[in-house]
Order: sequence, then structure tokens, then C-alpha cells
Amino acid sequence: DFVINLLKHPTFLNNEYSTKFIDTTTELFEFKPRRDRATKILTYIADITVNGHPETEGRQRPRADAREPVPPAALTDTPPEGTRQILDREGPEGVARWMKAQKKLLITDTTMRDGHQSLLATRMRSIDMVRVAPAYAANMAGLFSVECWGGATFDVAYRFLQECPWQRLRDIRAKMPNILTQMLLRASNGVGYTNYPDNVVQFFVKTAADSGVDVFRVFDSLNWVENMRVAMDAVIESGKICEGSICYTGDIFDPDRAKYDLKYYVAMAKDLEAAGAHVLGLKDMAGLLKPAQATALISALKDAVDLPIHFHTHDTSGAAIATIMAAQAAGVDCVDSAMDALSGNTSQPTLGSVVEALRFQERDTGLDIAAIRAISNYWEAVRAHYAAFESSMQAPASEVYLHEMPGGQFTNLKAQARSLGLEEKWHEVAQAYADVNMMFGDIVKVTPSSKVVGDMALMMVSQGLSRADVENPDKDVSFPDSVVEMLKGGLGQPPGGWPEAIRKKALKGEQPFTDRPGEHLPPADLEATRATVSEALGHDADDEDLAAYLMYPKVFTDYARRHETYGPVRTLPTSTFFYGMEPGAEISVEIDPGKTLEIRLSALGETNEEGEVRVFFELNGQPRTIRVPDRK
Ligand code: BTN
Ligand code: 3PY
Ligand code: ZN
Repeated sequence: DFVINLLKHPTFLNNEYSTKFIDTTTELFEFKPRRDRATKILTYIADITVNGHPETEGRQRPRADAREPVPPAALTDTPPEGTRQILDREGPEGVARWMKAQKKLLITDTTMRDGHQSLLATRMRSIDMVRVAPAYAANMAGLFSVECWGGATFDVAYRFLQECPWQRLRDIRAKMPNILTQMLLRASNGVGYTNYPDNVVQFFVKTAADSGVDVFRVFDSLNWVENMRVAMDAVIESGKICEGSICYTGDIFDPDRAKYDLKYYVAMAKDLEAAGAHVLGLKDMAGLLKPAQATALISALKDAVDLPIHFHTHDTSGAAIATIMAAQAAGVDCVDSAMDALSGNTSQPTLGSVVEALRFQERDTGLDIAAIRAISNYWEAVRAHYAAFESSMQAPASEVYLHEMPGGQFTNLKAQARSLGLEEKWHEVAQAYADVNMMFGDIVKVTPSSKVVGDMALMMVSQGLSRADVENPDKDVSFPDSVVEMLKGGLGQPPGGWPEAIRKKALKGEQPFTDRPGEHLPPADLEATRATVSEALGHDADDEDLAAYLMYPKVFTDYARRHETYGPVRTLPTSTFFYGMEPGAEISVEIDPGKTLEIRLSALGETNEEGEVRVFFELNGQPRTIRVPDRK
């Protein structure tokens, strides 16, 4: 029966068969009674309505009058040709040549990745991105790229949003076929917090390229080019664009930070060019590059390499647009900005303002300011629904030049501090973070090294320890595991190596590694692992499942288990996902293209003696009752 159903199914006949097919085509299993997806989704809504969502519990609620976001209309029927077509026609070298030939300043829109990672704790859901992707394709075809994947978004999607990051990527790609998609890749750390075996990194890159990533911004959290080669080679091999990136720290003009001077960055740029980068990324993850320094640095990098240069910064200080203006005047090829409503503070500088600042001038971006405003208005409506994840940062602050925290870490660390009861001691945490950096020998701080510095700083403030206490050979200190692991060489080597005394103290006699972690990590047995994952899932694991499991085994299998219970909850509106429904409310949920559930929550029952609540729905006009435990 099953085989016949399968072979006759129109999707199969269309040659669109993939291993996702069996997941998404449940009518094949109708002879085998099992809970259908509609029931699963109703169960989720009932549960959240009765018990609340653990992630928004106790947090600020969206305004009662928050409007449902409506994406702007597409201004053209077919998306105009964009950078994606240049990649298809001319390959990554062709894109690099094209970038260098442009007079206009190119722009990457980071709203769908770094924007919400830096302002909303990475919690933006796919539906809010996918719904606006057609408007980007039609109205923003002049963008260089849309950063929409990687960094922290990968694990947060599984962990907290109960959705598949790969599906997000495929859906954005399908609805935005003309603009390059961009991801942030932590080189050998993949999209995780630790170095992975080389073959895991290679497999992850290949899968990401197959699922729709066009531009890979590759960086190493200690700026160790040796540790970037495996990831860079895999990107080059995939035919996609390799943006080998320098992470900027310190201040090239500060004589006390001579380790990170102009010569250091120029040498690294040359190494990245020699390693095969198509584009040179300059990743200022904390927003430390000041305007005059940008003039000097960009000019020197332009002289040193033949690659187009793509500059990324954060507006934590409030000075980022001044730096962007200096960078463009010095000839930078492309810069990152976030759509106005998700810009500023720890996020990227304001896209519309960068566009306006260059209007009527030589490097005019050519982007349509009215289209930008319309898309930003959409993002404003989206943002209102994420009030629970807003940070307490009220204003830009020059304190970033003291602590040097990456924009994507700042709000996370603040939340961690709050959970340890240290919110009132935030400025002490900031000072401790700076002290730890110097104690570790003045390192690049970006995921995952930034997380290690943050762990140490929180530990010191909560235990009242100073740098001198930690360094005192006679004082016993128990270091966080992440610190021991990093000083052992688990993330690789910083320029000049780790300071010997602190390393010895933290390692307590253990021998450190000084080679590249991938040299000694045994390769994963991919096919044996695939069998394990298939077993856990109860169906064949595809490459996306396997790549996810290799990065995050427990996060992925927990997600898969919840998916079995709750179904495709990614299709719910964000307000329903986080808050459930009010009695009398109605929503439409498109669980497949063209297959829509009309859901009305009619009433909530009383909690019965077994501690269960009955929730009364209408599903496409038919009454349905769902019972869920009352956990309140
Ligand atoms: C999580 O549990 O980490 C968040 C994902 C959502 C899980 C669902 S939400 C409804 C139910 N109540 C819970 O506390 N968890 C599940
Ligand atoms: C990440 O790795 O997630 C970052 O945003 C680093 O800046
Ligand atoms: Zn960033």
C-alpha cells in the first residue's frame, strides 16, 4: 500500500522527492492512525494558552494594540536580476570582480541575523522573515546580500523557537531568488561553541551551501588563520563565496595595544587572500573601529590586497555611522546595516540613514528609500511582538571601548548577569570583562572566545575576586570549564600564545595543546552517526538532520521529540506561538503551501480533578476539544 501511494503521489512524479517528503506528506500514512498535524498544533496552542510559554514567562508583554505585521506589496511581478544571478553566471570570482567595479557603496542587510541576534536575543521566528522575503526580492534587488543565517540563529531556532533553521534558509531562498543569502560561520567552531573535527566542518559547509547559503563570512575567534583553512577550503570547494574575515579588536592608534596594530591586520589580510578568500571581511563585532582609524585601516587593506572589502560593525557606541562614512570615503566596497526598526545600539547602524547620507553623491547606493521605509515599518510591527526579548539598553554608550563586548553578546551577558543577581553590578562586570581580557593576554573576543571571557568575568564578580586574586599563585581558584578548555588550546592559539602563568594555574598540571584542534580531533563516522540519528528520529536522517546533530546532538534530538508532539508550530503567528489565543480569537495557519487551517479558540474549560483543562476549538468550522495538563 505504502509503496504504491508513494510512487503515485504527484510530488514524487514531479521529481521533487526528498527525504523531507515523508515528513511533510502525512496522507501516505493515513492507513496508520497517528495524530495528525492539525491536532498537534491545537495541542501546542492549548498548552501555551493554559500554561504560557516558558520563554516569555515573567517578561514584558507586547502592547495590547500591537498590530499584526503586514509585509509591503511587491513593486514588480518578477524580481529584477540581482547579485544572485551574478554568482550563478560568473561564479564567486565574478562577484568579487563585479563588487570592485561598482562605484556605489554596496549594502548587506543584517536584520534577519545580527539585527535580531543583537537586539532581541536571537529570538526572531522564521515566519516573520519568510513573509517579507518577496518584498526584499522585488523592492530591494539592489542589495549586495541579506544576512539571514548562522551565528547564534542556528541553535536558538531549535532550542527556543521549536523550528528548523534549514527550513528557514530554504524558504527565504525560494522567496528571494535574486539576492545573495549570507551566513556567519565560526570557522572550525561551525555554528557552535567549540572546535569540531575537520570532516564535520566540511560536511556542515557543504550542506549549508546545498540548502541555500551563497556568502559565507568565515572568522576565527582568535584570528588564527591556520584554524580557518578547513572551513574556507570547504566554502571554495562548494562554489560559493568565501568571505575570509579579520576580527577587529583594540585600537590601531593605541600604543598600549601594539599587538593589534596596522601591520598585524595587513598581515592577516594577506594571509586570508593567500588562503583563497574571494572577499575580505572586516568584522568589527563590538563596534570599536573609530572614524580616523577606519580611514587608515581601510586604506592600508586596499593597498595590501586585491580583494573587495566588506565591513561589518555595531552601533553600540553611537558612532558607527561616522565610521561607515570614513570607510566608504577610503574605498570600502560593501558595508552592513540593519533595517531602521532593528538598527542602532548593539545592532548594526541604520540602513536608511546610510543610504540617505550618500544620496546625490558619488557613492550613492541606488537603493529606494521609500521601499526601505516600507520594509522598516514591517519590521517595526514585527519587533513589537518580541517585547519579551528586548534588552535594558536605553542608549548608546562609550563604555564599549572599555569592555569590548561583541554586540551579539552584550544583551546575552546582561541577561546572564541578571539571572545571577548581578544586574546592579553590571558596570563591575564590564570592568571585569576588560580585566579578564588583559589577564588572558589581550585576545580577540568573539564567539566563542567572548563567551569564555564572559564566563570568567561573571565568576569573578559573583565571587568578589579581582584579577590579582585570580593570578595569585597562592590563592586557590576554581576556573569555569570553558576557561580551562580554552587555555588548554581547545579553541586554538591567539597571536603570541597564552600567558604561561595563568595557563599553568588553570590547567593544574594538565598538558596543553598547541596544534590546531582539528589536527588531533578524530574524524566523526558520518554514516554511523546518520544511522544513530535515523534511529532517534524514527525515519531516515537527511544531510540537514545529520549536520544539525553533529553540531548539537541533544539540542537537535530534543527539538525532534517536541516536533513529534507539537507539529509544525513554525507556521503559527508569533503572537500565538508565545502567548496562545484568547477565547473568541481566530487565526489562519498555512501548514503547507495552499493548505490552511482556520482555527478558532471557542472557550477554556475548568481544571478537572486529574489536573487537566479542556480547550474548545473550531478547526475549519468543526468542533475539536483538546485536553492539556494545567501546570500552573
Ligand atoms: C522549551 O521547552 O524549551 C521551549 C519550547 C516549547 C516547548 C513546549 S511549549 C509548551 C510546553 N510547555 C513547556 O514548558 N514546554 C512545552
Ligand atoms: C556570532 O558568532 O554569533 C557573532 O555574532 C559573532 O559576532
Ligand atoms: Zn556582528
